[in-house]
Amino acid sequence: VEASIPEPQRAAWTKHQIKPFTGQDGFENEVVRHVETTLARSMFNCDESAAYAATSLAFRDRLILEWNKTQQRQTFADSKRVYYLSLEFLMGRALDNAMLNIGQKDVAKSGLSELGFRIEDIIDQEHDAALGNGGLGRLAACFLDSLASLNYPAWGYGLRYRYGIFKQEIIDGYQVEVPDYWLDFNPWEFPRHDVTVDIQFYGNVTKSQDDSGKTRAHWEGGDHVTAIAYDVPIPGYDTPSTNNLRLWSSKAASGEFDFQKFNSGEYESSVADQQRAETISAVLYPNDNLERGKELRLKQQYFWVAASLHDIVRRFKKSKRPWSEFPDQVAIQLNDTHPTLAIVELQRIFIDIEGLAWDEAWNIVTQTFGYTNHTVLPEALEKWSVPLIQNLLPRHLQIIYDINLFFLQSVEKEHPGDRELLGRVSIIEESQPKMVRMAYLAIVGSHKVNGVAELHSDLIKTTIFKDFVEIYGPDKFTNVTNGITPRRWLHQANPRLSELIASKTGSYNFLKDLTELNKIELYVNDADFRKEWQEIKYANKVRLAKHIKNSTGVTVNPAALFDVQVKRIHEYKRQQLNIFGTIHRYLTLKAMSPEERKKAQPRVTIFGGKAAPGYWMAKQIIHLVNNVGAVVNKDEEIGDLLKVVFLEDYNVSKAEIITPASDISEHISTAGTEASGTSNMKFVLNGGLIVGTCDGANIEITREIGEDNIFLFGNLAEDVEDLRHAHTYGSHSIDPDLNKVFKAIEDGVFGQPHDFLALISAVRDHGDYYLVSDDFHSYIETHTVIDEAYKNQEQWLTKAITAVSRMGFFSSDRCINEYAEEIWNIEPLKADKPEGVKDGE
Ligand code: GP0
Repeated sequence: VEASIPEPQRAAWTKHQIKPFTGQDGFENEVVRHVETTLARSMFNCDESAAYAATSLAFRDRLILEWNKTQQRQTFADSKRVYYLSLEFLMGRALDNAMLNIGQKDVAKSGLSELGFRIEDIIDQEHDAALGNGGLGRLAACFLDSLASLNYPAWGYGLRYRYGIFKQEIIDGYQVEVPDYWLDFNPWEFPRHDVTVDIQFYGNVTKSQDDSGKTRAHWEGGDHVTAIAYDVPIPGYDTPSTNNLRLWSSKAASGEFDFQKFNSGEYESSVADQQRAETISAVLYPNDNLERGKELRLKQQYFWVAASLHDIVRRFKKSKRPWSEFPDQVAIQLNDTHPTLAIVELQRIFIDIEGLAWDEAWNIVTQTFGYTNHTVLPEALEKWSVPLIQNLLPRHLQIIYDINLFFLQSVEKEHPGDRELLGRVSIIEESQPKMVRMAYLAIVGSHKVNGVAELHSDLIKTTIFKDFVEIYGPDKFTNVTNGITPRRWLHQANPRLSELIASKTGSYNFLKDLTELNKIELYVNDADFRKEWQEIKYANKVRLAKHIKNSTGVTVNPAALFDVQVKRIHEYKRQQLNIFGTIHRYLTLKAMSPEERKKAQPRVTIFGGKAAPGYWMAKQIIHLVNNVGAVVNKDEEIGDLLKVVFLEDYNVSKAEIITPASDISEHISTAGTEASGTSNMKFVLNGGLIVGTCDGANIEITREIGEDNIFLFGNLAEDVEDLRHAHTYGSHSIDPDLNKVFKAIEDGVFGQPHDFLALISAVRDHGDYYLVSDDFHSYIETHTVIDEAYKNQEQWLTKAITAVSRMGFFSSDRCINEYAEEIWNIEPLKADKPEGVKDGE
């Protein structure tokens, strides 16, 4: 408030208000200005990277003007905001998205062309913002796009990692990890050196009596580091609303730079302190669906959560409202358990700093938070050791114990004498060492808990959180099926399909209300429409074929059936099932007579995805895929009938090339293990069909698009437990076709068998936890069905068009509206369109 300009001087400000550029001329002006001043270059020294930089800066300037207005509007309206806390935001590239959301891509295209550049090359200059591992981080990015597009007052809070997810190189068939240093030049962030928060670690707790005789805890001593805010503007589609993603970066606390040491010549060690502080936000942990209790990870979590909460509380305090109104102004969503310490930190702020009574504070806290669960896999459920928390966050451990005490007392009251129940639901696990169960803490501290697809939300209620349903009743638990943003995943990734759909639905309004896709079902028999559809798919496949050629050297035939599995490499996602099935296909083709081969359906099997650096089995899978490719791709007898490729460094911008080019994509997790999956939605939205198990959102996709338009196979979630039991205690016989595959591997057909024995024995000797053998027959049979179906191109096309027309439900807009209504209780705050912008532009 002190920094605002006094009333009499504001007229001057208004007079000089900056206006966003308009038209091609205005755009070119800005590009040249940025090249010549911001970048200090000229037309004699402007390569594509400089043109990218200047174009981005031109758009960034526009975004920040709207960002300012949006923030002022929200503050003025005093509306409730939602804060989405996520350790991962897998944003991908920003320029193309900004141009499309603002509706200025055509202007930029002709402008750049006049200045001597092709827009595609300029877009291609951008380094992905890869601050995430996979589905969870990309979901957060889709949510930000929907929140802005729907005009919700919303902020994302995350960490500004210096190194995002590693870059994957494939060398001799093996994954090699290379650091992803992405901040060299990042025009999309605004450092806010004035927005800082002091963050404390370690130290100890003392108690004192205040004037009214109440005991107050004081957390004293320890280390301090400073959190600095970096803001990333998030443009909405076809709306001026521009939200904020605030990412925190760590540096040594300013008082901490030890001048004592410095002056006494210990320059090096004082710089080392500086660097130690900076390591907190240095690197994204590259694990997906796996938690390993490393102290630095816990530091990251607290650093980020504490900075975000102090920011939120500071903003609330400006409103001068009573604390009881905090939940009317603030909703905080916890993306998985990673930010669960926020619950404890807010309670601490209320009772230790603001002086509220425990019950009053706790009541506010629990009304504020919602918790989203993303997995039932036991290895992914976070637990932190009590001694670790005790040392790093001594006051928080006390508060956790108090939360647990009051919780268990209330359980005891309702279920007297049930000691076993108390042990099962306790936030503290009585192990050696004791552990804090973060999911339980998140449930107890939130007013709603949601899963991310129907099956998954049912599973959490009947398995991992069963006791909590008993305690709180079923209403605390709900489902919000995941969604994807159609702006990036249709309009941006597949512009020609988007244009074709717009030509039939009458406008691009389907990008704002995806259920309008159902209008294209009317054209399913329209010959011109069908022809154009097919041409677009073919062109997308040609584009991917070029990418495959450039990155792997393998030539593939775009007329073959493209079968794609791209996602993190994980045993539960079962890339091993896919590669075993691919080997089976190869062996079958080899055994055929030339006559039979003529009738076979040509295929390209495409894999992509990163393995966590410490996940040895996942790395073996990558190696096997590459070795199979090396053998199959040079087999002249097989030729175009089968090609097998592994695309290195799968990321968001590559997904934008791969997704529109699939005929079939694979979503084949062991039933009950994949919480939702979101790439399944992306592939179908782009006119690819899917082969999948009855898992995650596959089930709801089937319900929406119809059973005839999807290829389902395999055992059901409800049978998994019995099958696993039978593997361990009954006789476990391996599918005979799978045994043939194993034999070929063991015979050395794909190189040294030694390397792959672990993949085989996981199935044959170690209980086949992921049911690869149980599902194998059904899997290869289904692929035979797929081959036959693909030969009938007309029928295939009908399936694809029908499926797309029924995908409206899977927009992240639908999903965000459900969160807003059922969990956050927030309303959109619409802005007037700027002058001269018509609806639908
Ligand atoms: C879930 F627990 N997911 C986790 C995790 O650590 N990382 C992660 O990406 C994913 C699920 O596996 C999912 O099924 C889901 O759709 C996604 O979270 C978003 O809810 C993968 O697509």
